[in-house]
Amino acid sequence: MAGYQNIFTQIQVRGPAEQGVPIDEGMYRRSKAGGFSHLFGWLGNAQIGPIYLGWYGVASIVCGLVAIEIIGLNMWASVGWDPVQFVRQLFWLALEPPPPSYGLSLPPLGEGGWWLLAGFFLTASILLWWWRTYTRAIALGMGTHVAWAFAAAIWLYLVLGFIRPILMGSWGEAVPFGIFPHLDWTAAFSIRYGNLFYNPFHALSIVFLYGSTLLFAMHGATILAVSRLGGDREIDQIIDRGTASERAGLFWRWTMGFNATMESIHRWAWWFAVLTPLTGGIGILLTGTVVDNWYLWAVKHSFAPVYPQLWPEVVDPALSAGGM
Ligand code: 07D
Ligand code: 07D
Repeated sequence: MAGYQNIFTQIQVRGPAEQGVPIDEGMYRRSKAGGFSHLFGWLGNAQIGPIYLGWYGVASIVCGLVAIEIIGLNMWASVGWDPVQFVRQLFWLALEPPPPSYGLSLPPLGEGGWWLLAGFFLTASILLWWWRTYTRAIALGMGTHVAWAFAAAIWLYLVLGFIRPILMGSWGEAVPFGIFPHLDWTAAFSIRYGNLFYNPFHALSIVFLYGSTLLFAMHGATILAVSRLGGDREIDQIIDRGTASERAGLFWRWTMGFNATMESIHRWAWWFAVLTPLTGGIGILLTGTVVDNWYLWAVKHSFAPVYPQLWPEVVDPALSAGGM
């Protein structure tokens, strides 16, 4: 049974290309299936296409390319258009938002204007892609669960780069574009607001993030463990009685006294994943708008202990001279 211990799909069933359910004739025509790939078959379904890009898909890709172009050219300009330095320093390069002195006004291109433009196109690209996930699901008579899960991620993204900066009255509050610069921003944000570990919504977000990995591992392992009995044929397992998912369920009742069902496991997975950025976005939205220092907030609400008075009392640095 060594074949069932592999990370790749071992048996590729290959029939005629599946064109999908019939769709409205009035709709944008979909492409023909583009054939099969053995490599893709190792990872998922071997069939390529039919792909449906539509006008929203094309517009999304165009906006995304414009955003990447603006970011990339600004980064390249920042190393004096030296191609070697651009590649060498790529992970450290940034396109920064405007300095706080501009507030929410339109800055010159070189002082954050390009950042605003890139943000506009990236956001347009993401929202247009979201619309695709919504309308394509409707067209297939599906639920819109994928679109709403994506919307949860977009919520955190918009809080970080749009909603919170507006509430704070400055684009300078937003995240820079760049691999390491966005990590520097994350670290600085935590320190500036008194350590994000004391933000209960950050804690909740971590619960759901870690919970998602645990659930994913449990679900993946359970189904792989009964795939030798056909447990991976999900629809059959829901409709027919057999030995695969019954055995998997019994395994969990033996070990935990309780088991998920073929349906409920996916509800758990969906909610854990969605609640990660949903709670996270609430935590970021409250930071600096409602709560200025999470450590002091936590002490006040008996969430964190008061440290022994070995040093002078902790005060919110924002309230000290020069803090703002
Ligand atoms: C595996 C699906 C594929 C997605 C990938 C990411 C880009 C960026 C860069 C144009 C799981 C594609 C990357 C399109 C291209 C430019 C300049 C998803 C998978 C492969 N982060 N973050 C990363 C983004 C924030 C944080 C990596 C995006 C917040 C930490 C990647 C956003 C904070 C760490 C990346 C965003 C934060 C990372 C890998 C948007 C708090 C890491 C991501 C739009 C949430 C890790 C060097 C990944 C790393 C990492 C992208 C926002 C914190 C570059 C697009 C501001 C602590 N982030 N991030 O695999 O290695 O996601 O960084 O909001 O340690 Mg980040
Ligand atoms: C970023 C949603 C937006 C993404 C979208 C995707 C593209 C790509 C690509 C075609 C991820 C758009 C996609 C453009 C197209 C291709 C290829 C989701 C995003 C729309 N933290 N922390 C979190 C932990 C600390 C800080 C969440 C752990 C420190 C800040 C998560 C630790 C400090 C923020 C989490 C830790 C700090 C967070 C993110 C441990 C730094 C946030 C959840 C063990 C010194 C964010 C409330 C997520 C948040 C966030 C985990 C530590 C700062 C649970 C495990 C104390 C500023 N942290 N963190 O899903 O929501 O992100 O906070 O130390 O903003 Mg944290």
